[in-house]
Amino acid sequence: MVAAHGRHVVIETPDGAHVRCHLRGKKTDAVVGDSVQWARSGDEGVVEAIEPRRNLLFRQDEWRSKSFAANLDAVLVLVAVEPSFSDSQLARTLIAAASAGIPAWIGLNKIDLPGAATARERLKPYAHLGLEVVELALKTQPELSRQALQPRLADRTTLVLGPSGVGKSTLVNLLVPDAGAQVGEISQALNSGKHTTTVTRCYRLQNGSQTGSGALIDSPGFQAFGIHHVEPADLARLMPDIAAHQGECRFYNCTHRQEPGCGVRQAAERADIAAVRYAQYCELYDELSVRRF
Ligand SMILES: Nc1nc2c(ncn2[C@@H]2O[C@H](COP(=O)(O)OP(=O)(O)O)[C@@H](O)[C@H]2O)c(=O)[nH]1
Ligand SMILES: [Mg+2]
Ligand SMILES: [Zn+2]
Repeated sequence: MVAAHGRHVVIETPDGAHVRCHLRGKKTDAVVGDSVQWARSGDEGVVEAIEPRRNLLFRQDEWRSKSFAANLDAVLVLVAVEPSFSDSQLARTLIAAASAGIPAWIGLNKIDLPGAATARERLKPYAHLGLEVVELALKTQPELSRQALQPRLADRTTLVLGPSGVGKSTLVNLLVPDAGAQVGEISQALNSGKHTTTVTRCYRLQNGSQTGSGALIDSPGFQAFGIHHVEPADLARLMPDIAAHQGECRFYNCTHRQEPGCGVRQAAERADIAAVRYAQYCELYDELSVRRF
């Protein structure tokens, strides 16, 4: 499946043709990246079954869950010097990716702007997690940015996530020379040219670029990244810098907040864990511990 807009989706057949399909009944949870079985009905189709997924990235607030895409090889979290990024959103995105078992990396865009040094400094705790942080200036240094991105996007399916204004469209236009044509074709198939910003779309990278057979998935922006599907007790395991000190706690079921002999808290006091990351852990632990109905 290559595009989704509500219950209207577009599937790609093995020979590359695009067919508009409806989601019917219980098959409403098909997402971009899914392999589906479908049946033709006139010039359109109906999705009948979803093949088992390797993974699924989704967010979940208190009431509902919203899927981004399935069967991903990587998540590129794109942030920018401006608008300045939220540590909380970044942490949540990374935790959701870790929880889905999908490797993530970070792109820092607009390093041509004066706040670059500050942004770089703020990203240090994430680089310390072993995450790759790739610096970009998609608009002012497109050639260098392309060279930095291409090997990391080749031959895999990458979901690009980031708040609006960070440069997601600039990135797609840089790497997918025929993005406009792909958007046009999918909008025509969806018959919803006017809704373009709320469509999740998969772009093929192969057409004449050097990125092999990779794909980029661009998904609409969102307000808040809920991770209510994560159990509080699993949180530390999904934050590698916290997890690294879990073995040093006196109690095996330590929650790393008030317990005596907590190796995580001691590591935070020594600044082996960045203060901002320990604060995030505590904040998320409390949020996820609120009783759910
Ligand atoms: N200074 C600077 N501006 C950029 C860069 N990349 C993108 N922009 C600008 O940032 C704005 C938002 O970019 P856009 O791709 O629409 O972001 P999106 O909302 O994430 O899709 C546009 O005005 C771009 O021209 C960059 O490397 N440096
Ligand atoms: Mg955009
Ligand atoms: Zn502890």
